Amino acid sequence: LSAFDWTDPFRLDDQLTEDERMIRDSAHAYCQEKLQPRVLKAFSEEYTDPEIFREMGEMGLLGATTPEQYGGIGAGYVSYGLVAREVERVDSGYRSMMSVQSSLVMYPIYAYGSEEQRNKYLPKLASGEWIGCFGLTEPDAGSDPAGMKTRAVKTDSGYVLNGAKMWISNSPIADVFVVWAKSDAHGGKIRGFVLEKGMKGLSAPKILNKMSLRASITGEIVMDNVEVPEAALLPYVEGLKGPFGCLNRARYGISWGALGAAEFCWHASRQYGLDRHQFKRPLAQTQLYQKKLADMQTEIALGLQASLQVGRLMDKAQAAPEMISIVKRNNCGKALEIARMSRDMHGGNGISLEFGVIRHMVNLETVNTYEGAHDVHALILGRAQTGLQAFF
Ligand code: TGC
Ligand code: FAD
Repeated sequence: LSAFDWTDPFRLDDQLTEDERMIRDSAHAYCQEKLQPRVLKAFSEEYTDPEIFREMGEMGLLGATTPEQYGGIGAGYVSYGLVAREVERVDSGYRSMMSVQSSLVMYPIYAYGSEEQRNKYLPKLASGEWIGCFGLTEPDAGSDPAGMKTRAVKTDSGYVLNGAKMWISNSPIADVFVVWAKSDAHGGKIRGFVLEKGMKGLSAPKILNKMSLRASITGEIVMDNVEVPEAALLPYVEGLKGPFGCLNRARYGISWGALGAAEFCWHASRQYGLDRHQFKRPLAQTQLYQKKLADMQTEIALGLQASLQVGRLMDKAQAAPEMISIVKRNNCGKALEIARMSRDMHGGNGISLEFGVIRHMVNLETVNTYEGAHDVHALILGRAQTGLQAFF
């Protein structure tokens, strides 16, 4: 038997290819050197630095799975997950910025777009010159996107869009808007449209006073008679499977990302327990503290193995959406529990932003809710095993 590495209990590192390790290590270096030093200020001042998109683009972290021909690096889904884990080790908001651009904007343009749309948008999104957002959720349609009210009405030269999207990551600073609407010309089916900043009637006001994900800007998308040409329609998908195809990828990335945040909290708790003495010994020398560290290590190690397996299947086009629901739901739920536990283990210091754990804790409240709330994924899994849908 070989020695035990407490940081990598199941030797995840050995299960990666050399290319995957290289991508992970360069993402880790960028995140620790460039993102970690600015996150406290960004979070406390609720400020999103658009320059981060440019930096991530330069590092090849945007749309990593997109073929090189369109500006990506043609990496696999395991690499994409490893990047998400490194970015979210710093902050869930930064990972949000990256995953929306990659999975929710670049992916649909690549998978459902025309060659003209791919060539026009993907290279500039990959470099971070353009920022993208994805509008599915509405004020009255969150978990139930089929209830959306946004409409596209056919005109001679294209479509007119009316409606409002709510809780949209990146929207106030976005150049490119992938928006989903029910289209009268397609029998009321949901279709995707690519809108651009500056179109008449299109606005994206910022949502203020968020207590979570404060380093990632969130807004609305308001469409008041926005006229778009025919070329704005994503031609190759129809129905809810369009947005869900994107969500599959983003949810999978989040399953890795949430564990990056959890790892930060776990490592911080361990170090805090070694450094802090009470009752004449380190906190880490108490049974209760060690049990908590063991629980954190176990859940993170198990979750990473599960995400790795789903990623391997995605790379072989053999992953089912329900597998993604398992890892998105479980890893987010466990990460949130770990962050809450870590906050407690830091005592009074745990409520200070200086220690990072309460920031991760409040961020993970969002991560547990968006891209399918924890209970909504339970219903997807319940339906898959009983054949009975319990949504309504
Ligand atoms: P349902 O009847 O189940 O399905 C309708 C059609 O969609 C297809 N489908 C899928 N296709 C691909 N992948 C999936 N995962 C799919 N799930 C469903 C399905 O086959 C069917 O196709 P067709 O051809 O037969 O029409 O739809 P439903 O209306 O009953 O859906 C229920 C439910 C709960 C599963 C679904 O609506 C859901 O997942 N709700 C959660 C909504 C959500 O995740 N919103 C995310 C918004 S984006 C976001 O949060 C970004 S934050 C990112 C960040 O900042 O990082
Ligand atoms: P609701 O659907 O109203 O759910 C409220 C509660 O009810 C939840 O606990 C849920 O689990 C529960 N619930 C719902 N239905 C059922 C049911 N049938 N049975 C039992 N319980 C149920 N959306 C985008 O389109 N693009 C984005 O970029 C984006 N970014 C976001 C960024 C942030 C910071 C946040 C907070 C959200 C973002 N969202 C985005 C929206 C997000 O996807 C939704 O908030 C999420 O899908 C939940 O929808 P809702 O908020 O309307 O909650």
